[in-house]
Parts: sequence; C-alpha cells; structure tokens
Amino acid sequence: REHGRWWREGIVYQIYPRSFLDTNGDGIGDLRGIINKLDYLQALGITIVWLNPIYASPNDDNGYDISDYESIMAEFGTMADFEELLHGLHERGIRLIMDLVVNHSSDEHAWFVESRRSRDNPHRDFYIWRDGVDTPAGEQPPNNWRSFFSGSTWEKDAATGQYYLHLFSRKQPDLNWEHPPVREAVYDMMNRWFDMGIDGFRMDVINLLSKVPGLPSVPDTPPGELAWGGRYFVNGPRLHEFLQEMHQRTLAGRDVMTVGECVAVDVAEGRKLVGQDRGELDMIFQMEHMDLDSGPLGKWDIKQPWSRAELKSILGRWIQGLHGDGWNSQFWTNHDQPRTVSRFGNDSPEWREKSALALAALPLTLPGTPYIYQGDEIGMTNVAFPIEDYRDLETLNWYREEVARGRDPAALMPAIHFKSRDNARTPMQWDDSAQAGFTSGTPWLRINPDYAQINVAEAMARPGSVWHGFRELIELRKANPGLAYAELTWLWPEHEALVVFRSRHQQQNWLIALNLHNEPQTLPTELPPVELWLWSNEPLPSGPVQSLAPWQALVGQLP
Ligand code: ISL
Ligand code: CA
Repeated sequence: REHGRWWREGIVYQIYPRSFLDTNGDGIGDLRGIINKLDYLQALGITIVWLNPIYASPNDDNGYDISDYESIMAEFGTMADFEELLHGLHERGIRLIMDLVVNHSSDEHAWFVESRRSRDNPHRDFYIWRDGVDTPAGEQPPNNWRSFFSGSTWEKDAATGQYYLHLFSRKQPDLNWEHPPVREAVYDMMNRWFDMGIDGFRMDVINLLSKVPGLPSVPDTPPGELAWGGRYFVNGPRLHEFLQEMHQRTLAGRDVMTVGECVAVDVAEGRKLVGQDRGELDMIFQMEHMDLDSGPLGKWDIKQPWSRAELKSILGRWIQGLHGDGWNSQFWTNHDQPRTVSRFGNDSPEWREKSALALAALPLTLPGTPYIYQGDEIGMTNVAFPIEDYRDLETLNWYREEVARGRDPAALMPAIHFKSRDNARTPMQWDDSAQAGFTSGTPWLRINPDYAQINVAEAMARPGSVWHGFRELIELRKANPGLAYAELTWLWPEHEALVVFRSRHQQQNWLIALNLHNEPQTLPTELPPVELWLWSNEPLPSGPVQSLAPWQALVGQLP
C-alpha cells in the first residue's frame, strides 16, 4: 500500500489555466497567474494540481486540440514559466499532473499537416483516412457516426479527396493507434515530460483509442442520418493492449499517477482499466453521475429533479465494484460541466453557501480521490448569457445545428444556461474590483455578474464562508486518510433527500449525514450515536439527531 499513497490519500485541485488568473492584461489566464497563486493553493490545503492542457494549440477546443505536445501555448507563457511553476508546487509539497490528449491532435499539428499532403506521405497513417461512399444521393462520408460536437465524424479533405475521422471537432483529427509509429511517438513524448519531473497524467477520453476495424456504420439508421457510434470506439478491441504497452514503456517503475477520463464506461470495464494487477491505469474518472439530470436525448435534455436515490446507487456501484482492486475519483464537476451549486444545490442567496458545503462534504468523505474544480471552493454559480457571449464550441455547434433544424432559438437557451460547459469556464472571481481581479484587460469569456458578492477575497475574510468550509473539509480529509480506503454502507438508500452513510476502515468508523434538499427532513430513525462530531455546516449537535435542517451536513466519528 505504500506505493501510490500520495495519490490515494491526496486531494486534487483542477486548474483551467485560461480562466484562472491573467497577469499580462490580454484577458487570458496564464502560467504566471498560477505561480502568483501558489500560496493560495497551499492555504486551501490541496495536495495535487491537475492542469488542463497548456500545450501549443490553435484553441479550437481550448487546448484539447494540440499542435505541439512539447511546447507551451504562447498565450500561457514559456517553458521557463512552466519549470518555475512545477518547482514552486513541489516546494510546497504539491504534486502536478498534466493533461494527456492523445486520442486526437490538432489539424495544425506537424503530423497532420504532413499527413493530409498526399496519400503516400510518410505521416499518412498517423491519422484515419477513408474514401467516401458513392450512393444514389451522391457521395457520403465513410460511415454514419455522429461527432461528440455535432455533425459527422468525417471531414473531406481537398488535397487528396479522402475523408479523415474526428470524433470531436474537425480541428481534432483522431490519431491512428493501429499504426505503431504513433504509439512510439506518444510514449517518447510522455517520457520526456516525466523526465522533467511531472507527477502524472490525466488522460483525455483514454477509452476511445481503439476503433473497431472496418469502422462500420451504425445499423438501422435512416440513410443520410447520423447515429452514436460508441459501440465501435468505446473500449475498442485493442484498448487494453495499448494501455498495457503504454504502461510498460512509460509508467512502470516511476512514482507517478495516471487517471483515465473514460466516457460511457461500466464497472466491469472500469475494473479492467484500473484493476491492480492489470498494468494499465491507476485511477478512473468516470462520469455516470453526470447523466443524473439528463433525459433520453442526452445532456441538453434537462431532467429535474435529479434523483438522490439514483446518485447513491451509481456511486455505490462504483465504490463497491472497485473496492480493494481499482481506484475511484470523486467529483461533482470539471471544466466540461455546469457549476456544482447551480446544478445539484441551490444557488439562491438563501441556500447557496449551505448547499455548496453540503455538496462539498460528499466527495471529500467518499472513498477514492476527491477532485475540486477551481471556483467551487467559493461556490461559484452558473451564468445565463445571450448566445453571443458563449465561446464553447460544443455549445455553439449544438445551437447552430438545432436552429438549422428549425427550432426556436429562444427555446434552446434554458438548456444552454443550465448545461453549457462555459458555466465552469467563466474566470475565477478573486475580488470585487473590475473584472473580478482576473484581468486588467477584456476577459476572453465574460465574468459572472455575481462577482461583487461571490469572490475569493470576501470568502477568505469571512469565517463560515464556503471557502473556509472547503478548507476545513480538506483538513478533515487529511486527518482521516482512512476515508479514502473505506467500505461504505448507505442508510436509507431509497430516500430522495438524504444521503447518509457509514464508512469503515480497519478500526475506524465514520458517519456522514447530508440533507440534499431545501426542506428540513425528519430522519426515518435517529442517527446512530457518534463518539465525536468532526464537522458540520451548522452548529454541532449536542444530543441525538432526529432531523436535518435544509442542506445540513454532518461528519462524525462512530465508536
Ligand atoms: O463535454 C462533454 C459533455 O458536455 C463530454 O462529452 C466531453 O466531450 C467528454 O467527456 C470528453 O471530454 C474531454 O475531451 C474533449 C474535450 O473537449 C473536453 O474538454 C475533455 O474533458 C475532447 O478533447
Ligand atoms: Ca495572460
């Protein structure tokens, strides 16, 4: 168990550099901004930083379209800044993990620039090229897969008349993992970053690397229509072989952590990816609970209220399924999701702080490794901009596609306000000065207008704020490392407001009781008597607990 203790018992803080702090007035967060806030991170108490991509990129998808894996995005700074940041983190006992985006690159990467030139270019097979299909209705793309970001996954390229595959935007061509030189180039690049001293990688959509040979169309789809082709690229046939090879070539023998972002994955597949004897990845970042508030049509199909019983069932299944074998991540949000308090809590002035902390208490007490996304530590909220103010390509592509299909633009806005990825990407609110202290210029994405009330300076100065609650919960987590390894038992798993569980590791027992609801709750039975209350967002109880106030959270130690 010694190996990997630091990441099993760690607390990750996710930084979206573009929106963290701008120090040169161009409106874009930069590495210098993170360096300036190292003491802030240390004061909060987190132990690992995950940086979203900081590599050279034309920023079609904010750095998830990489044009050079080994240089720093010009807007973010220089390699010297990066080294200073890494050193500054390590000096404070904080580890650094970087994003690894190798399902695809940018179309401006030198490999793709070469690849598209001619059919016999030495880099041709770095990407996935196919001929179009002749039909009575004219030429069609090689298959009918729908892209994550709307439209076909295929783009016809004029130079050779062939199509290339892009599961995401047309500026994110998929790398061809079947082609050994691609894998060699990726492993060499990873090793060079490890040699610089980074502590690990968060691996973007890592379970999409292997595609079913032949890239078949989704059957039973009307001609000319697109369909979700997940069965042909989620956990594809050679995925585990590729990850085991990557492990041997880059990870084995190093004291680093890997966390795989996996889409549409189930527990059985998760165990293969992170099982202890598998030699693949350390930790899974799966997103099943991110669909709690989506209807059958996907993320934009809002479903309310979300079910607390379903949450417990999903979390419980993953915790139990990986216990003693693989490792879980615990989180409410990231840079692709709405703000936690607006989505799962209540962001009205009356309940914002209480609900933000009730929610915070869950990932910070569950088994696995907790992830905190920047701004959540002050309870930042969603925004409701007019469409012109959105920057996220997923949001904009969906909007354009729906409008083109004849839908009323105004009717699309509630879903965008609730679910757009830009909710998480509005700049950090540092203080109540102009532009929230994020920039002296014009921010790349509008600041949330609530910054005068909700900002770091205000929250740090006021005991009892969301910030201080996070700091206390982080401290609690560090004082109780057994929570990370615990076995968990739900009390009242079917209850639609209460999330209550016992956690047990070796001789230690904990009780966590949350009311995730606006109404007070009378408990089905009194809570088991605790030895010591460790934390609450309300005054600590002095006797038996028979009810919980709205959004009340309690963490205690059981005998
Ligand atoms: O963002 C999503 C839903 O709104 C997800 O479907 C997301 O596209 C998926 O989780 C993959 O995300 C990752 O890869 C994308 C990038 O845009 C995301 O920011 C990244 O987290 C492509 O690299
Ligand atoms: Ca800047």
